Amino acid sequence: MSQSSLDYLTVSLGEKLKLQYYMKAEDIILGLGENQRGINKRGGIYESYCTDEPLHTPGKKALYGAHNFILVDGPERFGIFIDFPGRVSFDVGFTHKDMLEITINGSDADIYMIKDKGLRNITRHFLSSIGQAYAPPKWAFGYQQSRWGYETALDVEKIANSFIENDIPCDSIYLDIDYMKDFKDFTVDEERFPNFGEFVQKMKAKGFRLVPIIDAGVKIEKDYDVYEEGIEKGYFCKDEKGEPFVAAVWPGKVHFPDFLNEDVQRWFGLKYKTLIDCGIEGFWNDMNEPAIFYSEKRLDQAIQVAKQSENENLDIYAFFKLKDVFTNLSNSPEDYGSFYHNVNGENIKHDKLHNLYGFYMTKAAAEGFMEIKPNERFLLFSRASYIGMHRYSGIWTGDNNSWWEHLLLNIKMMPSINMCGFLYSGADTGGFGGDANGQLLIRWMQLSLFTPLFRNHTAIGHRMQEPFAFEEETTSIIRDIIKLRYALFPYIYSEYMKALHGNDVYFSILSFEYDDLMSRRVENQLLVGDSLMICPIYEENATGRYVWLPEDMLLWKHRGDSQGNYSIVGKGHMYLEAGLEEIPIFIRKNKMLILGKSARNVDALVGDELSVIAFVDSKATYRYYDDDGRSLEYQKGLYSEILIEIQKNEDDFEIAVKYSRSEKVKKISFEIFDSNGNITRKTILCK
Ligand code: MIG
Repeated sequence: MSQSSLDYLTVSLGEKLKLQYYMKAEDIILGLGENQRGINKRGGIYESYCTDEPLHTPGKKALYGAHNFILVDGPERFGIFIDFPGRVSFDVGFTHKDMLEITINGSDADIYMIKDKGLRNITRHFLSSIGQAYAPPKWAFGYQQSRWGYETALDVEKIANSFIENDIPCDSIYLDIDYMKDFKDFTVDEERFPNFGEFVQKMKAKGFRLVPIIDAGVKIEKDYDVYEEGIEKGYFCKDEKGEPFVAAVWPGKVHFPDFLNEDVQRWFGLKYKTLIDCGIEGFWNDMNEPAIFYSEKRLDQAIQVAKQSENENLDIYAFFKLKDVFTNLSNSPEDYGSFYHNVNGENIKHDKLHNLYGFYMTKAAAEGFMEIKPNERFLLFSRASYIGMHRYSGIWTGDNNSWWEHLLLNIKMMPSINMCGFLYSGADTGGFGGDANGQLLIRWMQLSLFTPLFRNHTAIGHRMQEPFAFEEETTSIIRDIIKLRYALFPYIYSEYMKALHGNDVYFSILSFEYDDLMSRRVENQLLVGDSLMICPIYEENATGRYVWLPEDMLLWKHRGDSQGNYSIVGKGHMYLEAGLEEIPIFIRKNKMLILGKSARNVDALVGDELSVIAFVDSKATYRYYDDDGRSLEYQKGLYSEILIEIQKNEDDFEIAVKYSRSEKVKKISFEIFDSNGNITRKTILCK
């Protein structure tokens, strides 16, 4: 093993690459995307190895994504990106409290070190090197309802009707594996979802788009076209003997398409056409780590162990051996080491590039859409991911639980995920596993209302979790939250698209903007875009929480019944009272929030009248962005902008509004607060 150094990093070369950095006491380690524990990763071990992890407890080292970007924030500030598709582990001061040790399970990694001034600049530098983020269609920024267990078209329609009856805005309803025929990709169960194309149109006419799931494994079944074609063309991953590798997931035995191969990518990508032809405009790609319930070979071995145990008096060792042999069947390293990809004619063992599997499945889908409907945006997000996949889709954070701890984890994950490029992201609001009570759902919604992907999803067998599944009072609070989301649409969409165009983040930690000591430590407050700070309540029965204000801010406590609850709150620590029905939103000093009028779904948003809530001490500027929300024309610079400037004079505010290509907005009304909390109202009519 030889050693060299990359600035202050020590690099050991050998069969495995090791990077070591001696952390200073005040160093904060950021990044690592979708992961457990804090925003400051210090104290834990993390592993980049895309894993179908059904229980996100704190000790788990790997979740679904492999996001090898970390940022050291201390006297030295720098980012490290490790481009390596196999296993990488990050020991961030776990084994030795001051040692950051990165172990790369191979020797052919590309390692980038990024230096720049400030955390945001380093991040932007990194983001500009990995490419522009994906833009979903506008409707994908609406509220979305999901549940594994909407088993029939009738179930789905009932849900849609309940949204309408309860006057709750919603843009889409998800189809989980229930819609498929025997869990076969690109099929629809004709009995449970008859005349699928007509049903899709009917639901669209009601105002709801349907979003079906696609799984990575292809069911082995004679006469199933995807299976037959895959076999004929040799498109599946191979085992040691060169036969298609057999694993089992939902449908029982499956083959895995060899997504690392370009021909396979194109073939699979075009398969989405069957559903697109029925009017589908969005998909979610699941189980693409790929998840393996069991492999044939290892199941046989386990059954042998079971047979040997028959009629035996099992002591503790024998009993656990028997039990473990079955529980360890899923997602086993042994299986990942026993199938192969064909990459440009070369046979490569899966575990060497495991982390790219979901990436290429998702790229395949995105490129398929481009070919099927060029210049149209699709909703797409994936469970497994690797850095760079953000160019094609978003991600969701997988199978969380209806636990308050996971609401907090969601807060902490968002800025880290954004730093790794994934702007379109969100968690299963309300929790996937377990049963949520109304209070948890309300508090979670109060966070998710700011996440670009705003989806309520839960698992079969658990309590219903739609906004109307609880008491009338809960429904009414949730209705207000969702309506607020649609009112905030102009701001959320603007900030998302500006982040995309500027290789920036949408969610960030306070220290991206403030350099005081407290702002570096706070992990439960987030900046949303350029103007807002949010402080979600994440503890059960809490009616408030402590908040750190790095500067004076305007606090808007939104409640459905009284919209105008504003106050200027001073820099420092504060206890923020926030009852269950109140959503605290902090508007930063010399910044403004842009709102529109709520509507039943994104298509129904008119967008001709904007209102601005501003806190101006000297001067505030805002760039309002808009585009058609459907096409890829924004990539050619076809979007509109309104530049709003508010200048404070002696005893008045001067407003300047400059347009570029904007015809939609006819009127902007302003509510401007000065540092004493005095309010000035003005309205500007636009020609
Ligand atoms: O093994 O399709 O994370 O969102 O509802 C579970 C059923 C498979 C896992 C996904 C979840 C989805 C579920 N899937």
